[in-house]
Amino acid sequence: MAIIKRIWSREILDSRSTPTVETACLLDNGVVSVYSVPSGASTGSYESLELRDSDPNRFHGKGVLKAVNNVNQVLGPQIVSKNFDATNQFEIDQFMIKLDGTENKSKLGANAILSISGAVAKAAALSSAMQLFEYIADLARKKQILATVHAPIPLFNMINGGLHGAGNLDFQEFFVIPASSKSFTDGLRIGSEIYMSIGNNLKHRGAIHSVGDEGGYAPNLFTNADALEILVEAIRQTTYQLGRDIFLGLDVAASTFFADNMYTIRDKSAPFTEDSLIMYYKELQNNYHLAVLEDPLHEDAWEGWRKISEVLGSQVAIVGDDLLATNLKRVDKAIQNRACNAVLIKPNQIGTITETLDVIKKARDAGWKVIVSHRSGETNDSFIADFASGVGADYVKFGAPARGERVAKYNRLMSIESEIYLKSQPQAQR
Ligand code: 2PG
Ligand code: MG
Repeated sequence: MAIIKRIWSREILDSRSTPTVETACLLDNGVVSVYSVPSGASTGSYESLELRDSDPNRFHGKGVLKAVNNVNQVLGPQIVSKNFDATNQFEIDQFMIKLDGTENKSKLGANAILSISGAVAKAAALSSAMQLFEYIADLARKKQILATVHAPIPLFNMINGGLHGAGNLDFQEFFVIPASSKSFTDGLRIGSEIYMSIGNNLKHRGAIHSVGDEGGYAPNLFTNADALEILVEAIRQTTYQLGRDIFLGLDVAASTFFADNMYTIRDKSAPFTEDSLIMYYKELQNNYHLAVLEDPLHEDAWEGWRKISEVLGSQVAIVGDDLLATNLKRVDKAIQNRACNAVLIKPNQIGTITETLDVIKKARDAGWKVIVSHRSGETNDSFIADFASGVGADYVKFGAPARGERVAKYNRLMSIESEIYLKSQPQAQR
């Protein structure tokens, strides 16, 4: 037993210099945990509400003092008054959902609620003397999620376009993906080598090689296909083979360039219809060994999603991010409609660890792939790496293998991989 004695919160900065919520949780056995929530830029319309102050005199209206106050004055004291044990994750999350009482957590804020949900999970793991990923695996088991605890395959976002880049690429993220036959640690080394090669190649071309929000390069290229060519070029300079050792992928984030029923990107002079865009993706898939295609169509194009899944779903993970918003009802609808075959999981889209696990359970039962993701605005908190390992995700998406807030998570996955290996050894001394 470890009863929650105190919960308190403060405003800190994320990797974009935007305020976010950090919350601490103290148990009666002296354990203290701290967790901070991330924040998106290309947020889907169906995400829970991230409460911001809208006070123009502070941080351009982006302060989070209201959310912090909701933790310090409302959620925290109420939880403490109930004498919850920290391991009662599901009950605590349900209690907060009830206190908020809205469909999208707009009363108290999903950032306030998730900050407690994450801090409680961390405190419970610490007080049970368990590694966080093992504790998460326990929670997943309680939800009957069939999970192999491991360090998942990384999707390295090497080039940042869309809302995360310099404004000259329409597609948001260009992934390099190590083959599943590689260990995570080898995959990270390969990702890092390719990242360095891309940087050198861009320099030689005289292209801009500064980086975007997720640590990937934000070069001054002409088309989205040029960006894929840059990846191919760098892979060719290694001993790895595209389509065997390495695959490519995209987070198109198509809602961001959809208007008047058309999709406009710089690769083609005329805008795409839904059907012609699907054919274009098929062409890209043939040319570039795409293994993952996230948000290829806008977030309400249900019929289009069904079509693209029919055309490409047997070869490619068709991933719903903005489409699904880590929301059980939308995942359910997508399963009924055969709209996709993979879900992007972002705890802050929904607002509690419990609801996030419920979405994973539903997706797994439908035979979908599970990808656990960071947000473009991050802190150095590596909770999400433990979470992804504990729920047995197929992939993780934590940005480029560069910049502190991204590398904190990839490095944590290396530790997790080696911990799992050590524990599997008969002579293990731990
Ligand atoms: C995405 C995410 C994370 P953001 O679209 O998948 O890469 O971006 O956090 O800005 O929504
Ligand atoms: Mg996305």
